[in-house]
Amino acid sequence: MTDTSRLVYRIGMVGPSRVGKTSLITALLRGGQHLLEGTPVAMKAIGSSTQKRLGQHRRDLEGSLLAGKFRPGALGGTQEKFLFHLLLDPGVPDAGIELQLLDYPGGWFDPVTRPPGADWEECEHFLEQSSVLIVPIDAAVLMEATSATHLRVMPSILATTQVGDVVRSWLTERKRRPDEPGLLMLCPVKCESYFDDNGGDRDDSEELLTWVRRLYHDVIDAVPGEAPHVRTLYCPVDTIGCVEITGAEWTPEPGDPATLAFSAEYGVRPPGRQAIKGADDVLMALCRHLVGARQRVEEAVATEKGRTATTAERYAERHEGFFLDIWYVLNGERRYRREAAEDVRGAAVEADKRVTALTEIIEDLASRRPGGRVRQW
Ligand SMILES: Nc1nc2c(ncn2[C@@H]2O[C@H](COP(=O)(O)OP(=O)(O)OP(=O)(O)O)[C@@H](O)[C@H]2O)c(=O)[nH]1
Ligand SMILES: [Mg+2]
Repeated sequence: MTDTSRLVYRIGMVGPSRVGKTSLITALLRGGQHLLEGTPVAMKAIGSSTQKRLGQHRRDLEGSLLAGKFRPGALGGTQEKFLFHLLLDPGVPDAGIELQLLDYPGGWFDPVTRPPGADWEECEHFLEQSSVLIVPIDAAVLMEATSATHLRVMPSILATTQVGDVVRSWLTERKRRPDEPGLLMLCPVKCESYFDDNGGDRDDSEELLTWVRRLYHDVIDAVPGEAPHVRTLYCPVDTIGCVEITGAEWTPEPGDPATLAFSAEYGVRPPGRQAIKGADDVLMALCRHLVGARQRVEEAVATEKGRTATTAERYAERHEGFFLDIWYVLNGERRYRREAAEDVRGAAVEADKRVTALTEIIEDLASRRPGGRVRQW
């Protein structure tokens, strides 16, 4: 929790350099804004540094799209650890749900490329504490491999061993908290050319799914044994949408010819306007996770109440961490404190309505059918 009564929801991104972590975070904000259009709830970036970063990312992307040709390597990578703060905002001060997403330079992810002094331990701690992990996967690396040499280097380009290590530590932490729901999302990105539902004309989606299963089977299979209460979802996202892969290169790394670097080139599909696809599925899954968490806490509180009313009261008063806080927030326990204290009755009623609207919208998003790309494992 922050010093306000706002609920903080931590989401960890897991992936190596250039895989698409920052783009996915940006797409989640824009996708959220789109999803909430016409509702009393808004999705906002909180604080000037988050706003600046998102603005810069958007300008860089728009520049590339205007140029009509697009090389993912051309956009600058993340240089330092950064915590994005996004807010599901019902318009009431100190209310709402804050999504904190940790971004870091992908080079930190691999111990071999991690620079001295990188604050990786703190990133690891954040990842372990997150109740949701998102693993962006570069779909082009999986789908453009055409030779045995390409297949051989695929795991090292995607850092699947390190991804596995991080997910396993996270699962161990989830195992210690069997009452807290956990959500693991495998999100292929850069997949505009392999689906025919967003301007593309071929459907290679089954092949992409097969590749993801093949490369990440360790991670997928570890979940039921380690932490059966964790849900694993497959949610492909086009963070750009209006591009089409035109070429892929596998070039030997200068110091180590046995290692290949992958790069792809994309042409821009007219009219060259970003068309995010799949971010809504990620957000709906987050909402389902929140609602599921609330239901569990409500059940726990009800059981306690059944035993003894006094214990139940004590249980409800205690700060039990994130998931009990969800119960408070989504039941309106923390609402309009400020207004109530000031005894401004009209404002309090208005605030009450808005916070209720947030709960209703989260429930509505949670109940929507996932898009055709999504799979649950
Ligand atoms: N075609 C396409 N390109 C994408 C997509 N998502 C990301 N990219 C491009 O891939 C490149 C790398 O994306 P980033 O989001 O910067 O990757 P990152 O994981 O944050 O990289 P580091 O900050 O270096 O760790 C950028 O040029 C993005 O524009 C996508 O869905 N489609
Ligand atoms: Mg980045």
